[in-house]
Amino acid sequence: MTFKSIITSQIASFCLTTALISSYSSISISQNIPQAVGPVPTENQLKWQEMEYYAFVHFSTNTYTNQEWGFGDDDPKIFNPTQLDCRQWARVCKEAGMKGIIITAKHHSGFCLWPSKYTEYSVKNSPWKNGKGDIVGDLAKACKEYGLKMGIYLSPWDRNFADYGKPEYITYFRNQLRELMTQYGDIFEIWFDGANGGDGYYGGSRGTRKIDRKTYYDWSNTYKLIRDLQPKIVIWNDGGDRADLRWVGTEEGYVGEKNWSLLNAKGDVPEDMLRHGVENGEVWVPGEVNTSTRPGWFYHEYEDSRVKTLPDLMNTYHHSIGRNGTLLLNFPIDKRGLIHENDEKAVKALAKAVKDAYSVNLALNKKASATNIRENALMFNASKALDGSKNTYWATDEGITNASMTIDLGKPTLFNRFMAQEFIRLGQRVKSFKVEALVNGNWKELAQQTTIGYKRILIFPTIKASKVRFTILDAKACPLISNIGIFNAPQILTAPSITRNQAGEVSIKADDPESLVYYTLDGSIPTTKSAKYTGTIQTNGKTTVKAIAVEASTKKSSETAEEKFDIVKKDWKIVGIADEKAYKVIDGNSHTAWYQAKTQALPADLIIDLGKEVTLTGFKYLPWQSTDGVIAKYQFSVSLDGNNWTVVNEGEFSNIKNNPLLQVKTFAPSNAKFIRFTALKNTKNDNWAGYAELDVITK
Ligand code: FUL
Repeated sequence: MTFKSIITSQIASFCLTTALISSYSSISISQNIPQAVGPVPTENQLKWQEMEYYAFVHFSTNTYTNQEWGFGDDDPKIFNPTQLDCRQWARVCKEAGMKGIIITAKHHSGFCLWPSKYTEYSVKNSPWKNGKGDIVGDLAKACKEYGLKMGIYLSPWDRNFADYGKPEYITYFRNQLRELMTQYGDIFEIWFDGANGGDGYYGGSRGTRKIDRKTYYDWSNTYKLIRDLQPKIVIWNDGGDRADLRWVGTEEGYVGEKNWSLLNAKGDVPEDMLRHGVENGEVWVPGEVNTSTRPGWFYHEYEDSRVKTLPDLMNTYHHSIGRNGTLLLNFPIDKRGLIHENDEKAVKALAKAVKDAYSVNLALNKKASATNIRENALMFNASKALDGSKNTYWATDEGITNASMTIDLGKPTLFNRFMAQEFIRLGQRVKSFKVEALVNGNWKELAQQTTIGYKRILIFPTIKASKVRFTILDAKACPLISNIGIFNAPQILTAPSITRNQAGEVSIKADDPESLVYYTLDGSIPTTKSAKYTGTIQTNGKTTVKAIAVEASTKKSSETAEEKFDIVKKDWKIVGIADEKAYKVIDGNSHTAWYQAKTQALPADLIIDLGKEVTLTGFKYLPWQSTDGVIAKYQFSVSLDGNNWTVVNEGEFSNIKNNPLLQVKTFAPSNAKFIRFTALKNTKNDNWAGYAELDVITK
């Protein structure tokens, strides 16, 4: 990287300071400070990495059109938040433990959240604050008030601008950059999305514009402009020249377990490299994990019930921050201009779970020994990894790339998480390592992994041990370990999920694999004295299952989960549809779905033979959790012979478009051996009918 020489000299002076600070006055200072190995982070990259967790906010005209990508032709007048409050965003982010907020100042539609001098397509032509508002400015103030940093997302692709694709757009793009980089104080990160070129409004011409992502934006000069105006910034770029940060190749919220903060200086970066970095890469380009609290980046009311659960968010945390990445978690700002209460609740639950898991480091200031200590100097001994300081580290002698340190916890101690951090100022070095615990006099392996980097968290079943051995198996050069953490994370006790398959077998699953599960089938509230779940439970008729998840050591229990099942579907047959996959509709698994063939125009029938005559009083329909094939108008009919049908219920699933939840409809008791569910119309007015589950209610 071009900054390398500057950085090497910074490191030299830094290391000397570190050596002085960490040495004991009576002990001589080691003369042999480790040299950097491979590329090293810039000061800006280091500061960014230490932020660990920060927010994205997606907000634009899309929020009002239910779109993910605006075409560039939506009227700015539709942008009219009624309660827009950037201080609420900042408060939620601060309370969630985040360190900054990156705002979509301009998304692909070209609509600007600040009153740019260079376009009319912005908040200045919206009714919000009578066109006198500036959301980027409001957020800058709110961030300052809450001690957060602010970042900018400026889409390189602009579907509104007439000259997109021509050199004129680059001038416009840079003018906008200049505004954003000079009017709002320090910007910690700028985000250049990789989606580039394609169809759009383009000032009314409504064509397709193709650009060469590598050359069109003249990134090197664009970067220069940014760095001149914002010397402390880091640049994220998924499309052009190597920037300071890289995408991890997915928006699902994880980076590879093996994660080098390095890339090749030139050439394409295929998915595998994005996910894992490049062990011998020539430039320091660490990974940032970007994902949303919901399926979409922008707000859609129908996703209010699809905010990620605590176990999902905790996984995301471990698969980003716990894997040498940072976590950029998106809030789709809602139509009011606020972070929705469901999202707020979710991130606060995550913050609490992270605090519960990681605030007590059982290894802090404990005794430690190592098989090798650089020059036997106190300043490099194993305790430097347990002193809670990011500036000191355990180091081995030059060329020693296989060494262990043993942490003495003092007494048999329960734990289930191990955290390690490398002193990355001098490069990322560790290629593989393992963790063992001393149990009854024998070393038991808990985990073996590859890279560490800035931070690595390992999760394993709770164990009781008095000593922990951390072994570097291989490294590029002598390892430098700045921090070790050992934690006993409490179980995440969310109510377990209860499902029943077509054969009537009930499965109960707790979110933490270590939780015990207790259940009842008689409607009573389960306690630790109820039946313990050990495997599927066969049921044969109407059943109410209630269950709790319990942490054995503390006896803490989750809330009670409850599922009411009607008659068993064992003998049900789908009539007249050859596709075996149609049975997904009655498999009891809401995570599987079946769609009528697209050639099957609506109205479309789904006929089921119930195997015997029953008295029905209603039915349930769960659509697949997407916007496709969601049935909005229906008819429900019954028959005793499969030929003569009586319509017993018909109508609409109100609000199913905005909230595609389980729909329950009841009707007067009607005898049936066959049922026919007819999709009359879907929410998109096209010819698709989809089903996650269909069930009946009997008398
Ligand atoms: C993607 C964009 O196309 C999405 O709309 C969103 O902004 C996401 C963060 O990046 O590539």
